[in-house]
Formats: sequence, structure tokens, C-alpha cells
Amino acid sequence: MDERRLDLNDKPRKQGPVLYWMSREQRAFDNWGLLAAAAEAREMRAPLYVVFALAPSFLGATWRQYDFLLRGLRETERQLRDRRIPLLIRTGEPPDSVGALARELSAGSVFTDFDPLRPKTAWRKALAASLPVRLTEVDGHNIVPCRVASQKREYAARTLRPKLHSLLPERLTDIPALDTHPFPPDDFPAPQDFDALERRITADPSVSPVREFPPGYSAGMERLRTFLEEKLDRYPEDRNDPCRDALSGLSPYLHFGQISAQRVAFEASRTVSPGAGAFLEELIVRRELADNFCLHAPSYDTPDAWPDWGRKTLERHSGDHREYIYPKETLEAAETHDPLWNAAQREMTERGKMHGWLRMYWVKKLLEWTETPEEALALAIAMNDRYELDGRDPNGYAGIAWGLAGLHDRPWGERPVFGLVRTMTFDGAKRKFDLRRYLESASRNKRSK
Ligand code: FAD
Ligand code: FO1
Repeated sequence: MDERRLDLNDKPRKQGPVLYWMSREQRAFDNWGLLAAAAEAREMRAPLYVVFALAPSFLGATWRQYDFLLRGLRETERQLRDRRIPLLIRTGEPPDSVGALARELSAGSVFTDFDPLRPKTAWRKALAASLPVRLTEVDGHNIVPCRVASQKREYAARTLRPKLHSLLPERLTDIPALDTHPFPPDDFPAPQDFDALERRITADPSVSPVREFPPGYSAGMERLRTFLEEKLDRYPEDRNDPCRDALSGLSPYLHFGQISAQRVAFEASRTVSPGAGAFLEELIVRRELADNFCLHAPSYDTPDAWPDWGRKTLERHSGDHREYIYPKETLEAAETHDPLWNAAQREMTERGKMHGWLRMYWVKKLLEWTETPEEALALAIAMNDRYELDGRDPNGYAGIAWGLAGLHDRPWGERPVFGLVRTMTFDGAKRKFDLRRYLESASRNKRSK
């Protein structure tokens, strides 16, 4: 666990309660940051407090994402309370609200989650400077901690994979249970008023919660169990076919840290399923490659982070004729000439989760149908993060840069508009899966709205 940690300041650890600032890993179980804080609190024979700093509107998140986050936290609060660990929710600017609470509690030390996204890095930096005690970051998101796997920006999955695989034997382990805390505070705080907190959220209510993904730890673990039992075997051959329900559907739960990727990987690796290898490749290599990208390319949501060959080839083809150009409104309303793209767009706006193969097709068409790659990038991020439950995630920034500019990919045959960037076509989709069947099921869903 020690290499999972990084001290963010060199202030002293003092006697007193320990505070864990929960941010990316919003769960009571399988949470390395929480376990590290709990061990410190036991050592100090002091209470352990958990705080979640609720930002009023995080990177433009809508009510769809906040509803999922808050309902997940309701369950986490109960699970912590059962173990005599209070979860406090504070609103306002996170570094200030967490700093104020640390002083109020006279916390002897503070722990928090690793997260490569810029706003999070800025929050941790601000708190590390203002706190009078030690702030320690713990990577509870990655099986091989991001800072351990590689100290530089990796070029592709094939350069990171051997580094991860050499460390998996020691890292892909079970995770200790969270014990009831032996030193609870005398005046245990009352449960948080989630109804009042929900009223403080200023997120856009027009993007409504989705029913298909009930939030929280238990729902996430139930979905994991059924995935391992019923779908893992056929994951390799069916995962790229949107007509077959072969994906895990775990990304919303992983994005909000409601379940642990290490728990998922550990349980999958213990099955004897022929699908485990392909699934772990996505869950470990692809996902940890995205964190590596965002950590080492802080401009991950701009063309500056694109590989040189990708940016150059797109510039060379910037003057190419675009057969279709659509404004944002037409795209958002799924009213293009392409029925497959429209169905994928509706899957995202209505269901809150587009099928993984369609996300690749979806983003590549945005490159074709907008004036410039920069416009395609801005639009892809805006719509992905507005409608997808798993949006605002390193996987998204990496996935969009992969689709538009060949991040973590290699040059392909030269084509108009794309240049050397891999293309995906409607005819290609027809060869990949039963397109008619997918469109029929998509239009049935549309009618049933
Ligand atoms: P499964 O296939 O069951 O995979 C299980 C887990 O493995 C996923 O939850 C995810 O954590 C990881 N994983 C799978 N594929 C990838 C991948 N290509 N890159 C990184 N990790 C992966 N993922 C997000 O979490 N948030 C996003 O906003 C997001 N935006 C994307 C945008 C584009 C344009 C593309 C091409 C991909 C994007 N992805 C994003 C990655 C991937 O499509 C999703 O993680 C996946 O579809 C989630 O569904 P699932 O959990 O059912 O997938
Ligand atoms: N993290 C927080 O610490 N506080 C928040 O209020 C918060 C809101 C939020 C809303 C939507 C969303 O997709 C993510 C949100 N996150 C918040 C961050 C999230 O927990 C993840 O840490 C990152 O988005 C992924 O790295």
C-alpha cells in the first residue's frame, strides 16, 4: 500500500482525528484511501471521519450524474455509519470546505484520492498548501498505481501492458475488509440531510436520471455478479456487437468509484472463464492507459495532447471537402443522414450509456461532419460529458483523442479528412454486426419513449 501513497506536503502528522477526503472512490469497501486513513486513526487511537466535498457544478455535470452520485453516497454513508465512521458532506469550493472541516476537527492528518483530472489536481494542491498537517494521496482507482506503472506518458497499450503485467502478480490481490472503527467520536454526527443537499445542486435538470442503472455499491456489485456469471464467457466475441448484450455496464459505477476496479479484476481473474483475458485487457490496460494519459498530458482535452502524427495529418487534410457538415443542434437531436449514428446518439441521450463499439464510430463521424477537428473535439467532449453517466472521465478524454487523432493508435492508409487516422464506416459496421436488427431494436426503443 505504501507505493500507492504520495505525500502532497511535508507538514507533520499530529495526534488527533484522521480525515479521509473521499472524492473519486465514493465507496466504503475495497477503498485503499479509506483503509490507509483507518489504519492511521487506529494507530492514533482517534476517530476517523470521511468528508465528501460536493462541488455545485463539476465540469458541467447535469442532474443525471448528480442524482447517480448522491444516491450512491446515501448508501455509502449508511455503510460507514454501521462501522462507526461518520461521512460528512460539505458544499462550496472543495479545498476550502475540506480545510475548514480539518481545522474544526483538529485533524492530525488528511488522506485523499488520486485523480489525474486538472480540477482535482488543483484542489489537492490548494489543500496541501493550506493544511497545517500532512495530506497524503492514495491511488484507490488503479490496480497498479498510476504513478508506479509508469513515470512517463506511454505511447500505446503495447508499451504500458508489459509494465502492468509484470506488477499484476503482486497487485491483483484481494482487498482487506473495512473493520468497525474502535475509536468513534463521542458525539457521533447525525445522518446527512441528502434532500437538502440535492436542493443545493444547480446542475441542469433537463438531462434526467436513467432507470437502467440503479446507483450505489450494492447495485454495482450485483451487476458485476451477473456479468461474471452470464456474460463473461462470450465477452471476447460479442463485446463489439451492439445487438448482443455482452458488456459489463460497470463504467458508471467505476467512474464514480462506487465499486473498485481491483475488486472487479480480482473476481474476474478468479473465474476460469475464457473471457477473462479480454475483459481484463479493457479493465486494466485500457483503463490504466487513460489515467496515464491524463496524468502525463494535463492538456488531455485539447489538440495539444494529440500525437504529432495525428495532429499533422489532420492539418494536412483540413481543407478536404466534407460531404456533410452538421450544426451542434442537428447532431444533438440525432437528425443526421446516418441511421446508425442517430441510433447511437439517442442511446446516449436517452439511456445515458452508448455501446462501446458505437462510441468509436460515433466520435469518428463527428470528425467527418464538422468544419475542423477542434470543433469535433469540443462537441464530442460536450455531448459525452453531458449525457453519459460515465462522462468526465480519463477514459473519455483518451477515447475521444483516440477516435479523432489516433492517440494510442497507429497510422493507417491515407483517406480524405482523416488522413492517416483510422476510419470507421457504415459499410464496415454492416460487416461487423447485424445492422438492421440493431436499428429495429433502436427504433422500438424510440417508439416506446
Ligand atoms: P466493458 O466493455 O464491460 O468494459 C469494462 C470496463 O473496462 C469499463 O467500465 C472501463 O472501465 C474499461 N474499459 C472498457 N473499454 C475501455 C476503453 N476503450 N478505454 C478505457 N477503459 C475501457 N469510458 C468511460 O468510462 N467514460 C467515458 O466518458 C468514455 N468515453 C468514451 C468516448 C469514446 C469516443 C470512446 C471510443 C470510448 C469511451 N470510453 C469511456 C471507453 C469505453 O467505451 C467505456 O469505458 C465502455 O464502453 C464502458 O462500458 P462497459 O463498462 O459496459 O464496458
Ligand atoms: N468529485 C468530487 O470530489 N466532488 C463532486 O462534487 C463531484 C461531482 C461530480 C459530478 C459528476 C461527475 O461525473 C464527477 C464528479 N466528481 C466529483 C468527480 C468524480 O468523482 C471523479 O473523481 C472524476 O470525475 C473522474 O476522475
